Amino acid sequence: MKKVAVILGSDSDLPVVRKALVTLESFGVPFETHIYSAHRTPERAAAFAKGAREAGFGVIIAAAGMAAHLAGALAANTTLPVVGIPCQSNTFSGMDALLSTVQMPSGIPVATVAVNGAVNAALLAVEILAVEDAGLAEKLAEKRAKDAAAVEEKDASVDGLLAALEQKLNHNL
Ligand code: RP5
Repeated sequence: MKKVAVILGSDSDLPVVRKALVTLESFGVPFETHIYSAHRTPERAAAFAKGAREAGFGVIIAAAGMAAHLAGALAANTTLPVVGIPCQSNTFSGMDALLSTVQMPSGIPVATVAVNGAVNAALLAVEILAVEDAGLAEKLAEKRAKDAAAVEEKDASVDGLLAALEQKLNHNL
């Protein structure tokens, strides 16, 4: 199976990216994690992207905040699919990173997920690998069914949940 590269712009992105790593692990997908910055270590980031296909990677996930150029800078140096995670910083609620990641010029695509959308980034990477992997596709279908069952269970108990909430709110009055 091809590997997923998970690249962070800084160690400060780890709390967000951790969810992507946990998700990849749950599918048994092999991955490598690195910290390369589009601004602080641009040569290392470019060199990694240039060699990624040869190194056995099938997808690159890139997470960065603020002026988040990492996903685009990696995408500029590879034709592997790149999934961008805009990370929220203390300013602009993540809008800075979202626009920096998503607004790519024609020719260099970055598949951008929601601000801090690490789980979806990992799922998208798994879906890309599953195009050529029936076992992985089966695992994805199982997860969808499990998630749907969890919602149906909540639907079945929504009256009880509401009654418990009312009781709690009344108690706090
Ligand atoms: C970005 O700047 C990183 O991806 C991080 O989200 C943000 C701040 O980085 P640090 O100053 O915390 O290293 O490049």
